[in-house]
Amino acid sequence: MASSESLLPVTSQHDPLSESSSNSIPETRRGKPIHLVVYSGFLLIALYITLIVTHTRPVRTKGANDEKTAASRARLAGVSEKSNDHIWKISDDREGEAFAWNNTMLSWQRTAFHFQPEKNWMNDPDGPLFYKGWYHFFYQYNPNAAVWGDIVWGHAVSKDLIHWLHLPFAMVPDQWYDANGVWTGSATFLDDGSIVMLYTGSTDKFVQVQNLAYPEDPNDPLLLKWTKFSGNPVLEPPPGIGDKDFRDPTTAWKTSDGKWRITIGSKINRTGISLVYDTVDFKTYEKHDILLHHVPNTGMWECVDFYPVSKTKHHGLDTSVNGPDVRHIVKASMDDTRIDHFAIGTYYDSNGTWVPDNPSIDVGISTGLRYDYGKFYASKTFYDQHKGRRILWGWIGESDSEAADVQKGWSSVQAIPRTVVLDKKTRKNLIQWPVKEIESLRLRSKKFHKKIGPGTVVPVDVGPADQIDIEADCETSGGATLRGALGPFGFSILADQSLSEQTLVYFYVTKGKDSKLKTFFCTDTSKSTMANDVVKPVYGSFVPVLKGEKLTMRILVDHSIVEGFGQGGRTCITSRVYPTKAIYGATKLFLFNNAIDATVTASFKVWQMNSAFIHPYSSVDDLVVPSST
Ligand code: DQQ
Repeated sequence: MASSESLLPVTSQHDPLSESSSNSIPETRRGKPIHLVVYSGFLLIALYITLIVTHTRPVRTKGANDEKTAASRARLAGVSEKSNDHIWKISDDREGEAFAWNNTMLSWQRTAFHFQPEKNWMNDPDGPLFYKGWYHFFYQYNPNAAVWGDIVWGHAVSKDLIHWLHLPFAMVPDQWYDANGVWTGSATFLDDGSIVMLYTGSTDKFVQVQNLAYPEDPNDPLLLKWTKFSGNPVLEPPPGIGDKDFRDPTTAWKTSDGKWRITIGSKINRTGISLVYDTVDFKTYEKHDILLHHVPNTGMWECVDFYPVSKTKHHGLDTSVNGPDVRHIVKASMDDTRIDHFAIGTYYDSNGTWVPDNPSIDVGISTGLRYDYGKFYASKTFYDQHKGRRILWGWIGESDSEAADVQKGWSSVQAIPRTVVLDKKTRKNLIQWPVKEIESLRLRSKKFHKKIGPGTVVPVDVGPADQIDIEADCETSGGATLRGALGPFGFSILADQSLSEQTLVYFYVTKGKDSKLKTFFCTDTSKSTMANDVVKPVYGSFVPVLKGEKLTMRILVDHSIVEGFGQGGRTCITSRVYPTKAIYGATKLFLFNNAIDATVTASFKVWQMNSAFIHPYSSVDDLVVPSST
């Protein structure tokens, strides 16, 4: 088992509840006073960051791709994409040579129930929507290679957000205003139920402009054909904004005077900004002099998202909903750090501005809130009017080398779509949870109730453990240890029998300078593979645990992706892992408790997961809409 020191989190966040009396571990679990100093945890976090940064050096790849290619290709176009090259963590002394992946290992990495195209590169989700009985998913796609470039809009449809049918590309670069890529965009439903799509085009001169498109045939539930507006582009970079700093229009929302409003990410020097435009017809626009929001020193804001969440109700809200019962979320994807940050605040319809509740955890601030403390970027929500919920899509890139992506022939998956609501208990964070439909893939299950003593690791007999869903709640006997007040304890997943490869998803409870206990939810990928050409971070963040709550976690394991949800989705961590031995029938599941003197009682259920049906349409018959819709 990994030493507890290696289980400390590297990513953390400000405790948004620190002023709250309901913060931290329930009284019942405080039990005996905790004597031992655990500030060392925070020191070790800093040390860990230092280690990861200092123990890095470039890998000499043997594959066809010069690793500098990706960065320069995207930089030329004015975006960045795969950002692993400068942060390789070399775990052995092979003089920086990339690991010799074979096809058996690489084939195993392909996921079974996450959305991915058949081959090649995918990035951002685009324009998700529900129309005439079908969920539509568009995405950034390179039809020619497993690396970013030549971007078109891939398109797939689903009845349930789980099983997908790949359709022909929705839009390709066939005009001067999108000759270098049909980039990210969003859908808006107009009052009559028709759809408009706004997207960024990278022009023949690499200028970022906004374009309008709409379905050619509104009666077609599959929305197979898209017409680009003859007057495109509808927006060009305004004075003061760089040609390559103007992208990713949001879904539009209604103003109180009946206009439509959108926001577009940009930057001025190092200040990340979100520009605001009003329109009535989506063809001509009026720019606001003031911004929706801006935060100094955060760099370019990509894929801004703006939406309301209810303070009291559990369902999602359409983007135009406003009022006293509503808080507004601003999310921006930080081009510099590849992190999706959001904040909760108040939107002012009169001038189109938004103000965060707590400026110290503003959008893009390193101590601020993230959708996910692992790998999760360029996300986008949409309002699912069919089921009255807001759903979040997020692009999960690879943590391996570009050479390995080229060898396996594909790169990136999408996270399982998540419902997103305001946490009604804290009102200071969001709750994300995999859509209910994913449970339709659950096959046979086993229930466990295990009491495990300190320093123990026990096998969990579920058979092959590379396609599973785990739901667990844990209690501990308490106790103070050098390694932390409670834990770390949790699951060792994608492990081989000897635990030479394992990924740890766990809770860790520490005592801060203020003597308050703080719970972290973490994923440690540092031992996830013997391969050296993989980024293997320890991810972790504070998770609010309120009085009377048990510690709970959910983990979706699907080959090379692991999605963890702490405390019902208050803190989420997605990671990509690439074992070399713990694959196919050799993948095992273990439960561990690495505390010195606390016993953990865990009740959990593990389901084997079926594969989703995700395949390309093969003939027009595949595209015939069932009569029930
Ligand atoms: N990806 C798109 C851009 C966006 C970036 C290009 C974010 O529109 O800013 O593929 O990943």
